Amino acid sequence: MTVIEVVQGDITRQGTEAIVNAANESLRGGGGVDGAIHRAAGPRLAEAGAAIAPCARGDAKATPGFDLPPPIRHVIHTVGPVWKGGTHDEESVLTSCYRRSLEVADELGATSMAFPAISTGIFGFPPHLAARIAVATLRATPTSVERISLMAFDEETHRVLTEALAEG
Ligand code: AR6
Repeated sequence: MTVIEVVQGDITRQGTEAIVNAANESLRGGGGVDGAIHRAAGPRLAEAGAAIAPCARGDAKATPGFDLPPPIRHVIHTVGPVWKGGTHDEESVLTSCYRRSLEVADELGATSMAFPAISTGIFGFPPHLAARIAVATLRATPTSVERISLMAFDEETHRVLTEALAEG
């Protein structure tokens, strides 16, 4: 039985074993949540990312959490789609990000994990559509992860995630 919850706050301070990073293909860090995770994890994260890069859009790859506070032990880096009006497979790539991140968490044996709202910042994916894809994909993918936290860093993301969770 997997519990999916919406949590407001900073993903680098989550009480989960794994956190997902909305990364870019280089896995060396960037802005947004990627920057926050790299600052909190320290410089070894970029070294570990570079060693396993590139990560294709829709795929996910794991590194240790380095200096991130316990219980966080794993960072699962996934690369979301850049929104180009919805006609460039953006929805299926985002679906793949959630599915692959969950598969990697299972391979790591993580029982709890947290997701940021992948692609809805710098990459411009509409938040309400992204929230529905997140919830639908996580519900449809078999997993041993017991607790999944969907992180909302702002009010609108909190609202759309809460609505998507309440649907169906
Ligand atoms: N904790 C939780 N969520 C956060 C945090 C945080 N500390 N900081 C920001 N968010 P974005 P993307 C939210 O732009 O759209 C980077 O340069 C943010 O408010 O971080 O997938 C990468 O290297 C938004 O709701 O990711 C890529 O090049 C969500 O996280 C590119 O940006 C995602 O916003 C990825 O863009």
